[in-house]
Amino acid sequence: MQRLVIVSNRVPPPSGVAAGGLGTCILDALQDHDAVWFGWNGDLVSTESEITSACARYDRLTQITMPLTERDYREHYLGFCNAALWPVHHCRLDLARFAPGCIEGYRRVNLRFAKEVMSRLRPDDLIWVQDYHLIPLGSNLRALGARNRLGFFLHIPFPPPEVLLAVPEHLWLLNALCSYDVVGFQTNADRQNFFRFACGHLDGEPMSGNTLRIAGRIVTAVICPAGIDTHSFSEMAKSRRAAAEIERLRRVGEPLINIIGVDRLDYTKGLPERLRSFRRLLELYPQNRKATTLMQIAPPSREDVQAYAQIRQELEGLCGEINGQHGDVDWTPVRYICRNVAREALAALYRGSQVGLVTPLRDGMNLVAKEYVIAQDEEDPGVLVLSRFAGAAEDLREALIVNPYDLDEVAHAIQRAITMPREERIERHQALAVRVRERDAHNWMAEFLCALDIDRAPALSFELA
Ligand code: ADQ
Repeated sequence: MQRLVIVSNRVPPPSGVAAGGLGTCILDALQDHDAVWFGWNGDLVSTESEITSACARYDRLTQITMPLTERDYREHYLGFCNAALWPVHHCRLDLARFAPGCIEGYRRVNLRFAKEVMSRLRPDDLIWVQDYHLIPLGSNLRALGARNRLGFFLHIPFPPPEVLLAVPEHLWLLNALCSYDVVGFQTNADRQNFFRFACGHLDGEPMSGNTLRIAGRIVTAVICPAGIDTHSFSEMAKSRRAAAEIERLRRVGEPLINIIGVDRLDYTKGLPERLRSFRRLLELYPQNRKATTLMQIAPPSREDVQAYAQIRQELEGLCGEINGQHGDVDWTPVRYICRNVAREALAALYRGSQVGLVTPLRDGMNLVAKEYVIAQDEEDPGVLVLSRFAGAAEDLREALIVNPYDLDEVAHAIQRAITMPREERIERHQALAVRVRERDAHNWMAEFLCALDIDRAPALSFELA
């Protein structure tokens, strides 16, 4: 039987809390699939000779994982992936660091992953590589002799070419991207940027529809917005446990209005701007004092990268400032929770909140926006306030769309959400829920695999839909 082989930098355990969109999205999509998933297990060893892969089976999923060396972690993961590619793709050239030697670490880890995949590959496996950590993996597999169909999905934005040119090895990197048969993007804007780069800097030639000819090869570029498993998430939000949790929160002094934000602690998520907008809300609409609370859940991530340690400090300083300036003995304006929360509890918190505040400065998609919509009570839904710079805004047009840099605009939008009549909330929520369900995790995978597995496209789409 044809297998689906997924390769990602990090492989999360199939149960437990994965505070990251890639893990959430793949685990949700894989629920009814036979698949093999390769990647890093999160452990570090001192030398390459200590690296051995391990295989674990969970029902229909097999995970093959291996550690990284401490040097790989420094050069590949922190150095090139998270201090260079991540900021560039999110248009933060001011934070990008191209430290010497890091790209070698990136090449080394990609080649090692490719050899591991190659050693276990079957001729008809479909290979689907995930995200910016592993762009050269496909060309490594080709060089090692793989003839399989090769797909790649970029979970983060594809920046305008003018920005990408700042990466010292951009031509090598983008040529490697074009060695996949199918490349998937979250939004139309991302695909357009890719086409602009490929045609402007790699001599790519647009063919019909989604395809390009580059260096004698054909690359198909598809748009497949990432999604969540809407059924299981809505069941969690509606469960008795969730209702009991919401009730418990109300008893321990929940204010009348709860605004919720849930994000990995990352400078792309616009957290300081969000807190400042909330402060503006309290200044512009003082009736919210003692009546409204912002609950911000932000588990730390990538703390070994300097910019992440700085953003945490800034955020914690702002929380203290706002609570000190506006809070009272019987009211804490900002509740800041800096750790992971179980998915069931998250679903309950979304449902118990009247406003979902999702205001990244730039984001590939943003699954929190989709989770918030699906967790709502259809008879009395909350309102989603969504940044125009989240990929999700391309589809979720019935949210209150805002510019996260404009603090007053966000404050007015929150006030509009708080005071929105119930009929309007229901109308907007119904339209949003339809879109989130249409673009769920299963469709994300089905659409990509249809494009990848050209020979079997109709059968596969039927089986996966
Ligand atoms: P992220 O930026 O990691 O991933 P995002 O879309 O924001 O992803 O999703 C985060 C996920 O982590 C959500 O499922 C959320 O519920 C969960 N999460 C966040 N904080 C949590 C906490 N404290 N406890 C438990 N869970 C928590 C990348 C891109 C995104 C893209 C995704 C998927 O940057 O733009 O949407 O991949 O493609």
